Amino acid sequence: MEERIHYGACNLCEAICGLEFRVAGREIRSIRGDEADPLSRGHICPKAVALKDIDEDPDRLRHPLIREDGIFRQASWDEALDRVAERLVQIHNEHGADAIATYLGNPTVHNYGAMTHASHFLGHFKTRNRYSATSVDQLPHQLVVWWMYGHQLLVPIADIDHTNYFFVLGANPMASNGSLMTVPDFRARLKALQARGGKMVVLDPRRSETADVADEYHAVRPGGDAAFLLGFVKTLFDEQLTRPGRLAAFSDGLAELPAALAAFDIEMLAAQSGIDSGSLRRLAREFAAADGAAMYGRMGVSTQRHGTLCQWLIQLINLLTGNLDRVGGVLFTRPAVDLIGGPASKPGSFGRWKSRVRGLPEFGGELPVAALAEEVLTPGAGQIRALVTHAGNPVMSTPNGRQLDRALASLEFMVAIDLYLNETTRHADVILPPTPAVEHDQYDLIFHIFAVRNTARWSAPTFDKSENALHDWEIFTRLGEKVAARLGTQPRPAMRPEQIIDLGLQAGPYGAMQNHPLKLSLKALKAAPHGIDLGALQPSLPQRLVHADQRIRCAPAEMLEALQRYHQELMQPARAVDGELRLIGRRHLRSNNSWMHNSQRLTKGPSRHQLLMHPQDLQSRSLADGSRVRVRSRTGEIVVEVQASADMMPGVVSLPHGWGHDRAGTRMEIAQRQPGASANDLTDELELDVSGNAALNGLAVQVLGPVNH
Ligand SMILES: Nc1nc2c(c(=O)[nH]1)N[C@H]1C(S)=C(S)[C@@H](COP(=O)(O)OP(=O)(O)OC[C@H]3O[C@@H](n4cnc5c(=O)[nH]c(N)nc54)[C@H](O)[C@@H]3O)O[C@H]1N2
Ligand SMILES: Nc1nc2c(c(=O)[nH]1)N[C@H]1C(S)=C(S)[C@@H](COP(=O)(O)OP(=O)(O)OC[C@H]3O[C@@H](n4cnc5c(=O)[nH]c(N)nc54)[C@H](O)[C@@H]3O)O[C@H]1N2
Ligand code: SF4
Ligand SMILES: [Mo]
Repeated sequence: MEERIHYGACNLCEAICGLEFRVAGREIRSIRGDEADPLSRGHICPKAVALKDIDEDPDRLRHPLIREDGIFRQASWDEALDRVAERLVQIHNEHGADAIATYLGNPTVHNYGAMTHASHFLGHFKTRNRYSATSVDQLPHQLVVWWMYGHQLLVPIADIDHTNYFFVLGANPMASNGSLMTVPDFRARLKALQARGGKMVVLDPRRSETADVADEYHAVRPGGDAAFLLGFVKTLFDEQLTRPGRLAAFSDGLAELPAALAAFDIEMLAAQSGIDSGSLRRLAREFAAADGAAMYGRMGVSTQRHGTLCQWLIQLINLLTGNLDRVGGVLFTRPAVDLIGGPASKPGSFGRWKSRVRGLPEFGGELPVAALAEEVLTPGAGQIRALVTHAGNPVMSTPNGRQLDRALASLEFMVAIDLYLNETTRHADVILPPTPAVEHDQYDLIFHIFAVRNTARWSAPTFDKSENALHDWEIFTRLGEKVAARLGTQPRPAMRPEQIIDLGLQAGPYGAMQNHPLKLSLKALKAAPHGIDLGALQPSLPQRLVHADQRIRCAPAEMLEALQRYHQELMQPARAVDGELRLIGRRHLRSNNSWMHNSQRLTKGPSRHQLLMHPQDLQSRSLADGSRVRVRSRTGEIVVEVQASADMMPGVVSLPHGWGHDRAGTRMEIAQRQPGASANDLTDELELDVSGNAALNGLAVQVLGPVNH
């Protein structure tokens, strides 16, 4: 059969690499990086090739499933969709809107049709019980930038291609390929940075793959970053190193900061962080003196007790040193479809309502997912009785996953829109499987906003969709129609996703409606399958700010209060518990959250889900490298293999999340063969940051063992 070349995009992680598929008929012959893609420039990682495995995976669901008497049977789309609409509307009418909960997982944002059409279905239910992976991930970033710049997506991006000093806390882009920083080929960009005389500094409790290629690495105590960053800011003020320059003209609250920091002592902060005060001061001086410096913090400083405080301090440091909105510092992007300045803009909100049981604050219309299980399990008005999940596996990815597992089993009704029958979707009464990535088109509505360079790319589907298959957006649309008919409301007018993108492109900053010479439209992108380069990031302040007064709010009241609480906490340190260790997470290049473990290609070879532990900690517990151990926390206990690693800070252990594929009733044969254990059977739904984000990192655990079997 004749081979053809198709240019597409990888939707697995935030790097959004351009791909060159060689296909014959309905078969993928090869997947390579697209050399002509202006952003990824030919880069891919091993996961891209696994798109073929997902496509061909016999376990991937291809028909709707309905569960009856505990057994899933195949059903027609009409039967399955009708069942969902009927049951949800019934529960809605009987128990009220809040009885229906929704959970959107990570791949939702990698699937633009799902983004544009989710509300066609979910919008009919005016529930306060909306949840997503945001609150086990980037919630602190969104909250901080909404406070400071006026919009939850207005995240300054490190200008890695021009910076001379890249300061990384709690991120491992060598494995993750970047997050809230779309940075395909991080390695090459870092090499270029180092070749021009620049430097990368990494703070992490584990000498990670990124720490390994850094110019300077410091082991920081889990959760000690807030102390380090406070010491950093204090040094900038103490040594008169603050140079906000032109930013000062439109920044409010800077003058309040020195007084807010006065009570903190640098020596004490340094001791708390685990980094000596000499290094802390020197790093602050170097950062301030660099010709273009960018500070960046990700999961390790977001999903921890002081996540929001850390993200706020990082913003302040970039601003105070004059590195916000300058080339070589951190800058806002100018995406071709602009969700920030455009008419559909959703700036953000915080605490407009609280969760019923624990009083946790709403953000951007969602509640923290750490509250989901208790909202299902606690009786009373407003109790959740039905759940809709889309592209999520919260049993594996949210704190105290076992409790959620039990909660899902108690629901009156659950529907999962998902490709697999996994640890979460096994609880569904109906599973609706959408087309795989190679059968739908793609435009990265979200990740162009976070990219280190402005580009735009629309990819046609690699293959026509299979007979009898529906795209995510079609599932949402059809469910919306059926629900509307039963509720007696109006269905939303259904435009196709690409028509929405076309309008967004034309109305966007490079569009015909703005009289831009590029006259971007869907037609223009269709004519450029590798994508279009829109140039390096450029300064855009104060115009880009979304606050009506076009000013930056540097000192949110909530953060000044958090400083006071943090000071009290430092003054009254909790007593160390004997033998207690701190658990942190880990990502591997060949894995992707919880759902790529059914690819033989990615999981073959030695397992990658061991607990890493410093040899000293093993020795003091008389544990042998490779033995099986019990790991215990307040919420649960798991058994895992332990691996000695001198890369760990003593007192800290590391375990990747997303494993634990040995539960009954799932359909993922390869994953079941090397199941591992779920880190979120240990994490604690009560350990949260002020934003409501889960503190997944820095969890107190005991390691006991060995276990013989
Ligand atoms: N291969 C692969 N790539 C992925 C993913 C994947 O699962 N696999 N997932 C994607 C997703 S959804 C996301 S959100 C991104 C995440 O992208 P990253 O944030 O870059 O990835 P992580 O590996 O979680 O990095 C967190 C780092 O923080 C460290 N850390 C833990 N606790 C602390 C602490 O208290 N302080 C400091 N300073 N560091 C700490 C950990 O040791 C780890 O090295 O990756 C994306 N890319
Ligand atoms: N302890 C600990 N926990 C963590 C993290 C951590 O670092 N440590 N990281 C957190 C982070 S950053 C994230 S983002 C979350 C992820 O948490 P989730 O989003 O809940 O889980 P995923 O593992 O990404 O599962 C994605 C699901 O989507 C399905 N899927 C994939 N593509 C599509 C599609 O196109 N359409 C549909 N309908 N379904 C699809 C897959 O089959 C899978 O079931 O985990 C979080 N949990
Ligand atoms: S880095 Fe790998 S997983 Fe991420 S988009 Fe590129 S090829 Fe896909
Ligand atoms: Mo994530």
